[in-house]
Amino acid sequence: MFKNKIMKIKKEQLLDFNNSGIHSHKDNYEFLANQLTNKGHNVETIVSKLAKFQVAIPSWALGAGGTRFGRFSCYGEPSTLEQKIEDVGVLHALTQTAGAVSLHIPWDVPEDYKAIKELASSLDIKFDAVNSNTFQDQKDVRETYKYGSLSNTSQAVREQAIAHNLDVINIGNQLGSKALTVWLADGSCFPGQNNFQTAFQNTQDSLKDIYKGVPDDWKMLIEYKPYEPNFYSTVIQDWGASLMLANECGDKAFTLVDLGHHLPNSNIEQIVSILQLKGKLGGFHFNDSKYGDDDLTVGSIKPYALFLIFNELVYGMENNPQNPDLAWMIDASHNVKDPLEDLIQSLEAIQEAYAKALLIDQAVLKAAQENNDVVKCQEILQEAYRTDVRPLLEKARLNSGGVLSPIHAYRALDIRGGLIKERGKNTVATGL
Ligand code: LRH
Ligand code: MN
Repeated sequence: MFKNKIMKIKKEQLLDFNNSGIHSHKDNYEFLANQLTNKGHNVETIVSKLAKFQVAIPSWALGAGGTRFGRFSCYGEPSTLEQKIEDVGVLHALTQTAGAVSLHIPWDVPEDYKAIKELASSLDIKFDAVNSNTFQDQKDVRETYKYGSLSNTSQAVREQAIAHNLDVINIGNQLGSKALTVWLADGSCFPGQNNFQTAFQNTQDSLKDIYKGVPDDWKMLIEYKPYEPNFYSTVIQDWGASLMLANECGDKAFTLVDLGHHLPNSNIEQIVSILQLKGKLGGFHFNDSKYGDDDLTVGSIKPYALFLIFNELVYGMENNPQNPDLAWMIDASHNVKDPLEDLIQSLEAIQEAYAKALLIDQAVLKAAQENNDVVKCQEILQEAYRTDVRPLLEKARLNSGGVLSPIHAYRALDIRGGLIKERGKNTVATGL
């Protein structure tokens, strides 16, 4: 059993907290529910879909992030996997929408599998996709990944990277995870440095070897990214490359869309739509960005773009049975915000975009599109987007035992203060 006392938020603390806001919530909810019911919406169905919508928290984003220019701790950071699960437990207790964690290996290798699974289930946390890491050299490895991993010109390096991914599957299997996420930093910084075809073919063959180790009820999620840490070419640079690799591997391989992994002004909702049509959209890394892979709070920069993506997702979930259930995950990094407050805001923005997209009558929109009624199409989208759906999110949280306003509760309960008292000011979380 774990030496540190596990911080657990007591149900009664949350109930007390809700009492202060319950009346205005009820008024706002009834007003909105009547409006939506009069427009033909089934409000209970929307609220239950929101309550079922669980997003996995990245284990590597529970401490302060940082850049090459500096890292500013937020104190009370989780320095063990147990404390990371504990922090995800805090997020889930408040929001009731963070019922899963996505681990990154080797940053989060469990020491005691039985104990960590018991802790997670006691907090109602499941293990979502496990992430391999062949973008850093671990201290005891023979071969370096300086010039790539699965694409490397050296067979020894490729075999080491393949073996690591098979280890990650084994770790995930013991935790009950059902997906492996592969993101490669592989690429080049200068013209002429790589033979693009050799690098791509090596990656293809290496992924096929890893794919042989993917259990039948698992998915292999191939994450693409246009640049960083390589700044001239990246082997798996865009959705096309990821889709080609997934198709070559087989039915258990899919594309993973990280919202920050697109060149400026990319039409991500169109990418999402076509991947669903092809039955090859496997999941998401939600975040937001102004310039590059900024890993900012979801919905903090381009909330309308996120809404348009969820419009395509709702259409896909209603019309593309060929596409599997999606892996919903956040992938963010916190340079100036308290990580838990940042993640609470991201969870709220995801729920809000989904709720607004559920207000779009897809059949009416499709009819307007068929009639090329361009103005009506926009009116349908923007009427949904302009609806303040927050009372629906509150209702879903209340129905699941969460709080009306997670950020207020987090501060009123001084959770960060409690974590600092328990862990001190100098603990550092593994991760980015
Ligand atoms: C790469 C990435 C990938 C992770 C890493 C932590 O930018 O999005 O998903 O492995 O961040
Ligand atoms: Mn990512």
